[in-house]
Amino acid sequence: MAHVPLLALAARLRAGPTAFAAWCGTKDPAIVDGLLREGFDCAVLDWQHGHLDQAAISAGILAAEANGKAALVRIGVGAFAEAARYLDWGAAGIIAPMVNSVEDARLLAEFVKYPPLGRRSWGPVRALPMSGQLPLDHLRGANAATLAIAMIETREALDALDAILAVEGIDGVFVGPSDLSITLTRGALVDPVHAEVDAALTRVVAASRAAGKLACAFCMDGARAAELAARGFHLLSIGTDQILLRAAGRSELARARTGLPAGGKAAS
Ligand code: 3PY
Ligand code: MG
Repeated sequence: MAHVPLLALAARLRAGPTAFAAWCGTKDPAIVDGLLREGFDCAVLDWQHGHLDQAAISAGILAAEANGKAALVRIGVGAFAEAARYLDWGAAGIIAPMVNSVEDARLLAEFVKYPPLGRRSWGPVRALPMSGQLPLDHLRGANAATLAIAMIETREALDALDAILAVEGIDGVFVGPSDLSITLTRGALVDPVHAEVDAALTRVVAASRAAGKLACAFCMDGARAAELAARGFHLLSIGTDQILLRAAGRSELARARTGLPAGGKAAS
């Protein structure tokens, strides 16, 4: 059967090796396209903190598909009812921020999964044609192929980790290390590589694997992603489009400026 990105991502993540995601919050789908062409395995379209509007999410999903890759969408806090809309447009899964309790996790699963697991409403306007399937085949495979991923980014979420992972229909968890550092230090720091965050990451990967679910995390850069890949995570994002752009700009500008004479003024 032909490669169908929308249907292939979940199995690819479960089978390994670690996949790396391009995290995109800029409105132009050319950013998704440009990053995926560099070899990222999938895209995350960030509604929560990005500049994306609905049209940009729709276009971003198409840009990923044009590269033979799938897109996941991070929804807003508590915006579970939005989730199925992005799945209908062809997203391969939903990342929900600030899932702090079993109740939150159940709501997420309910909106992402069709009955009997959940109560997603039928209307895969683009997902069905993208899948190339007949409606009944699509319905039968959708719950396994579309991912419900709960973000663990508070102390409460860590306390409820095992119970969240046990919720039927939750496919995995995704650590948000910045928010987690803020809550673990009671607002004193924002430090995504803080020792307590690191200890939490160790716990999350072990608990997820024990539950047979996906362990995922946000990384600020490639070096951190390499470290967490070696520790057994299934999916890691590397920076964001804006972080990558700024880092490249900063580094190239510094290289250019080191060619200037002392005082920073170019010779005329
Ligand atoms: C966090 O680190 O809190 C995130 O949500 C990553 O985007
Ligand atoms: Mg966060």
